[in-house]
Amino acid sequence: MQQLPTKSEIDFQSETYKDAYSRINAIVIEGEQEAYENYIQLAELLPEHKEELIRLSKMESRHKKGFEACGRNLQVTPDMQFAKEFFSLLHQNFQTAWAEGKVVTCLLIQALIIECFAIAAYNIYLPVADDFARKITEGVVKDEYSHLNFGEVWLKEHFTESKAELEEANRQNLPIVWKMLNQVEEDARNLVMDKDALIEDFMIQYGEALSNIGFTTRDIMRLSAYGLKAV
Ligand code: PL3
Ligand code: FE2
Ligand code: FE2
Repeated sequence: MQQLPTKSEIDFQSETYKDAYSRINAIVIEGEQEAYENYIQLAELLPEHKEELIRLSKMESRHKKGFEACGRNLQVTPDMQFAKEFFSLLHQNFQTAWAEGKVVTCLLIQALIIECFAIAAYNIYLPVADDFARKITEGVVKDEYSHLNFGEVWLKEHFTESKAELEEANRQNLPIVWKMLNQVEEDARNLVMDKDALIEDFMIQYGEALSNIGFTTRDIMRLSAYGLKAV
């Protein structure tokens, strides 16, 4: 097994670390910004949950501010152009679904896929984060579980009529997550985050979410296999 440096050996000020951080930090800032916008847009599709969704969107904007502070603390300038491109496919799919009023697809993209991606990333980052970023990330990850829960509860209550759209949205969007993970692999490694651990944590969160919504183990295996297909 490959020996990863322990946290006390990580040089948070090395050029390699800071260069990788300029992209990963930007991805997280952009992800939080898009989540903020997505929950506001979701509130328009689900007026009966408007207050709750606006509350979630405000949490996302706090997360964004927290991660901006993490970058400043390491004297890193986030590469926001890179991050916008990183999210562009999921962004486009969310916007298209929203314009068509497809709330199930919007919830799958934001509340399941993006939140599971964030939870996996933050869980794997926590043990190797600098002390400042660790404190911020600990607070954030707790919130993300509550965002995932919102999606699970709504989709569980509407499972029968949502099932076909969920399958289609999963087939379209899960391969994109794989592409994103491959794009971030090298930078993540420079922050001492392991890609296999990211994939494992993501699949556990996502599989559990699908199970809570009402999918069978057999369904979950089939849905997960779409992740392995190329975009
Ligand atoms: C929704 O609340 C937040 C969306 C953020 C998505 C983040 C995805 C991060 C993938 C990059 C992996 C490295 C994470 C490092 C953590 C600072
Ligand atoms: Fe967030
Ligand atoms: Fe979130």
